Amino acid sequence: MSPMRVVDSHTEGEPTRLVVAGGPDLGSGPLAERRRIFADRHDGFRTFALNEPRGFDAMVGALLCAPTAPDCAAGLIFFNNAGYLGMCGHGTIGAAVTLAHMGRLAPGIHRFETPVGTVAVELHDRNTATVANVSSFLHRGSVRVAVDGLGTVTGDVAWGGNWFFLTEDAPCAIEPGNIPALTEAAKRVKDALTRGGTTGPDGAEIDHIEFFGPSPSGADSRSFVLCPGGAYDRSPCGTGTSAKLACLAAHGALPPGAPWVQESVIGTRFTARYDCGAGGAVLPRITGRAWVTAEATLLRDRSDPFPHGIGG
Ligand code: PYC
Repeated sequence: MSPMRVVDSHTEGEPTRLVVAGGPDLGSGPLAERRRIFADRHDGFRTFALNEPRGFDAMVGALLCAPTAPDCAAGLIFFNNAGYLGMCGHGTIGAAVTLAHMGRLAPGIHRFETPVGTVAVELHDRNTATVANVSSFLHRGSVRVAVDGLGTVTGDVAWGGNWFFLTEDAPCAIEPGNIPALTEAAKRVKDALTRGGTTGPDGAEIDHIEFFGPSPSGADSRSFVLCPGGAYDRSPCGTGTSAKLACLAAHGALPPGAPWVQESVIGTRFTARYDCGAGGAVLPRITGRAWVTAEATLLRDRSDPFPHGIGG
């Protein structure tokens, strides 16, 4: 494996590591096929880039790829400490701001291919971008699950580019001091969903859990999002906010075009809106800010006992 060039950023607190050179050769097929090849044959690149000691559990990776469509600026394949993501809202904002930092993207509207569809990004200035995400929808409303230690938890199953279970039944206030308790509770909810066979269509795993509660600082809502690898999202989660918009729209609780300010557990914010899509789905637009934090070359020495990162 040759040295890997990465540029790190954070979007409203949540880190993204954009792999700009030295990633795996995945061919030139559709992004979903390239993600499959990445997972099946080159997973060591993922763990090398994100696992300790080079990365950490909250970091999301984005492999910069050549797009298949000439009208797209790039392709992006997102991954984390547990595997591969469909879309990633904070990661797309981070990638757009990073590409602008590298002189590869000017303010304006650009399209990116992802394994779950093409998204558009409007880069407003060097730190602020709006993602027009993939079509998002409520799959099942008011699902009741029996959760160890929590009793019955009721929530919605929705798609926002990843699969989410969204519930107002948080076990405690959504604030930084409660992150360990929220993490433990969200893991239990996820286990209960798995045990009970609650999935997306075609058996898709519900791998993100989202608790909602009131915002102490005037946002429309505050959330805690547990990501598949056990880390919590420091940002309000772009795909999670998209799933939330789909639920709000389905419940008649937010009209098209109206702003929804979603706050993360650490108090950072995305502003979201939706347009109506086909068949009751919504087309979300998520605005947030990102900052570049590092440019680095990741190295591996022959004698390194952790060539694929710890656990890789
Ligand atoms: O912003 O969509 C998102 C996201 C997914 C996982 C972490 N962040």
